[in-house]
Amino acid sequence: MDINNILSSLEAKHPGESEYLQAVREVLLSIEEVYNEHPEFEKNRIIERLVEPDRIFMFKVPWTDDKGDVQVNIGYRVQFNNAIGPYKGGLRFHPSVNLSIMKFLGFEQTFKNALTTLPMGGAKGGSDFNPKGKSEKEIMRFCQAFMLELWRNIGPDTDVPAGDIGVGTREVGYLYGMYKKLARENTGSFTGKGLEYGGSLIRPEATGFGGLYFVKEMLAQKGESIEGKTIAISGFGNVAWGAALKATEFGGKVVTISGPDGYIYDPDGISGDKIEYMLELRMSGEDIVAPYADEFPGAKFYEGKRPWEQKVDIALPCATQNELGEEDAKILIENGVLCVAEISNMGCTEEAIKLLIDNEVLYAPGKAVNAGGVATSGLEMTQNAMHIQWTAKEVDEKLQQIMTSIHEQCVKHGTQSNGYINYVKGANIAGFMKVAKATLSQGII
Ligand code: 2IT
Repeated sequence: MDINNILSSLEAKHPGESEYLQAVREVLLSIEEVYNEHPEFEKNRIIERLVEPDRIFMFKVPWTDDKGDVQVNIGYRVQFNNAIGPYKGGLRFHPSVNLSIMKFLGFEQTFKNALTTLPMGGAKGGSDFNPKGKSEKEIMRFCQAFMLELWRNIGPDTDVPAGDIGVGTREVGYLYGMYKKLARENTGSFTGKGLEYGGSLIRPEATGFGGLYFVKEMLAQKGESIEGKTIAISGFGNVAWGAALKATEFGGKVVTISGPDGYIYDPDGISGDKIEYMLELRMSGEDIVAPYADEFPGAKFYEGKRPWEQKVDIALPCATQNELGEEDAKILIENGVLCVAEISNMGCTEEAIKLLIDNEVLYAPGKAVNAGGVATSGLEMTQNAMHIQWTAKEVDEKLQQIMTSIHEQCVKHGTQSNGYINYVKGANIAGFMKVAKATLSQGII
């Protein structure tokens, strides 16, 4: 495989799609060796076939705001790959959403879903709609307008969307409600649904919980545990919430959360009511964390800064892509960080990852660490197909088994001769091999 050739041809075909090219580059660099050991891959152009999405839907979403003015947004659904199961992945509503971000997320999702051990292909979608400051009715009308276009392209065995940034249980309710009305079926073509209409217990917590189960395994490799460790979390949404809950339960002390306005440092630890307060902040729809410092004296708000400047044992990016850069990694390393685990998708920049790995910090990428979210979506699909509901304990046990299995796959494929585990390599090779073999078996389609 000539990586440079493949990348430069992709760059020429998709100029300016920086996040997508970044995600592809990371995977290609880490699978090169294994790929070259399998001449049948090269012969069948497996890489060329896996880096391009199967298809992309891009559509106009016109809707009416509360003032009666017409608004127009762009909607996307990237059906990336269905070699191992129906397309599966979340919808993101955020003003930064563009084709490059949708494609990077769909690409990552394909390998992440392969790692979960469940039969799910990869997809992603969303819109540049900005939920900030929108009324409940505006959110509903937008979701309905979005689904009016998308519904023909999804279905329980075709493509099963879920939430991502800006899309939580409320939005899934409006989206799924409209889907059902149009498709006239109730078979669960969505995950992250409310508990009353086919949702799964533990799904809201799953991304954060799964992330901490993974971190627990990472630390255990070094004879360490989460107990007594200080932890920096970024973000203050659903993922940060689940991560803070489980980190606290494991005896860790979460000292930061963050938003687009800056970050909160709370040396007393963000636990109990403070974790619930995060959700209140989120529900306010203002997208700011500053009010936390007024609510809880002892906490300090740092405007326009990132939490990685605080000295901590464990850093958990839980917000968005490229939210931890080279400078941040440098400070974390200087401060003796033990573990950096991405619970957000592609949370670290390429330069930050290189620095962390060169310094042999325990580092793991989002497609392994945050796979518990989509894995539990897979468990929601199973429950819907069986028309039953598992208990929280049943779902949580399955989630733990899946995270342990993902960790084992990373160790198997990522352990270097000096004993250091390169989780990027491990996750990419394990995910890639599964999708590549499935693709090979099914012919040129
Ligand atoms: O990035 C992700 O894995 C998600 N947003 C969850 C996707 C899903 O289908 O549950």
